[in-house]
Amino acid sequence: MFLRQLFDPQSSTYSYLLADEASREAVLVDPVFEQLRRDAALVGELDLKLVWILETHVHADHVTAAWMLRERLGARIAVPRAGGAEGADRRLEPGDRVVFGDRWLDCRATPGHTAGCTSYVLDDHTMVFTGDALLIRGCGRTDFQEGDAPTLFRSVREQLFTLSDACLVYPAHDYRGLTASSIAEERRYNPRLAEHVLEQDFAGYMENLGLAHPKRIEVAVPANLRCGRPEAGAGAEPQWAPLTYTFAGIWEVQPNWVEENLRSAQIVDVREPGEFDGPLGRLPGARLIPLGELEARTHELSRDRPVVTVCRSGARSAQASLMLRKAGFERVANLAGGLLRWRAQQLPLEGGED
Ligand SMILES: N[C@@H](CCC(=O)N[C@@H](CS)C(=O)NCC(=O)O)C(=O)O
Ligand SMILES: [Fe+2]
Repeated sequence: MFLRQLFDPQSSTYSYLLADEASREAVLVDPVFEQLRRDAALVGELDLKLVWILETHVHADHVTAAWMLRERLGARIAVPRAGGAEGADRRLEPGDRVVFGDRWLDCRATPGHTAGCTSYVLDDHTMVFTGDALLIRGCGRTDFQEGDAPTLFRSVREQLFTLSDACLVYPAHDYRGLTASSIAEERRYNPRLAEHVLEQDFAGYMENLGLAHPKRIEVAVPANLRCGRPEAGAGAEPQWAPLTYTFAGIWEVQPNWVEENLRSAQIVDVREPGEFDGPLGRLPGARLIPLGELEARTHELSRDRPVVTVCRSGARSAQASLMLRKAGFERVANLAGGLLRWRAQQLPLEGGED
């Protein structure tokens, strides 16, 4: 079983990519809008076929990437029916099964944080994705979105604590950087829900959390009720070149596009002077700005023309592209594979040796 835990630092949200290794079919649980390019890149780089995008509930603190990922990757969206979101391909009921390759997740209703909260249990019961019903040594709040403390108490006790001790708990959030727990640990040490805590103790605890409302709730809930479909025009991709976004967070452009646009783009070679004049040669019209000098010399570049960063293999120039984006350049991309790939494709060069 393949599992990756992915983190969105702004909302402290975990998304989970699970895959059946034999068929490469995959499921993504609770993707975050701001991370959609990252997640799509990972699915592509790992050669997975995303078949389902799942939501554990209608989130109040961030917008889901479900809609955009379906558009990009062709996967289908499944949401808990009780959450009331529109635009999904499937509305899940308790007991339903979401299949990917030879593996599956079973749906358990765990309402209380919201009315529609659902937990997903892996076929062999080695893991459960609890959304905000059960967090590590905590749980989701119960003060909005039809939240109800007694309901959450019963959900956790009856649907989650009945799983085996060793079953790993993967929550939708952690605000301290903890990553996973187990049913045994939570049954014993969860300060709100451990076995010795009574339902009325839990209700009292939840009434006194004193949390401020999530900052983005007014935007997030309506957007999530339409599965994250953006308003017209939002989330547009760069149009100036056919770019690829990598899991490492780099926008890349392919050598052929650069060859066809050598005049209109600014080619910034970030190697050292000895390399610029060395045997590998350089792209026609390239301007030399070594990586160590780039930050101080950005004023030499025009913001009206796209910038392509170049180095020997594409590693230093990836960093250069990030620096330029940070400095406010919007149309920047790294030459994929650097000069080595450029040469392998026998594209035109200045200087250098054959
Ligand atoms: N400060 C965060 C609050 C996030 C929040 O309230 N998260 C919900 C889950 S959607 C929760 O239950 N948090 C539990 C907690 O903070 O202990 C924000 O503004 O987004
Ligand atoms: Fe939540």
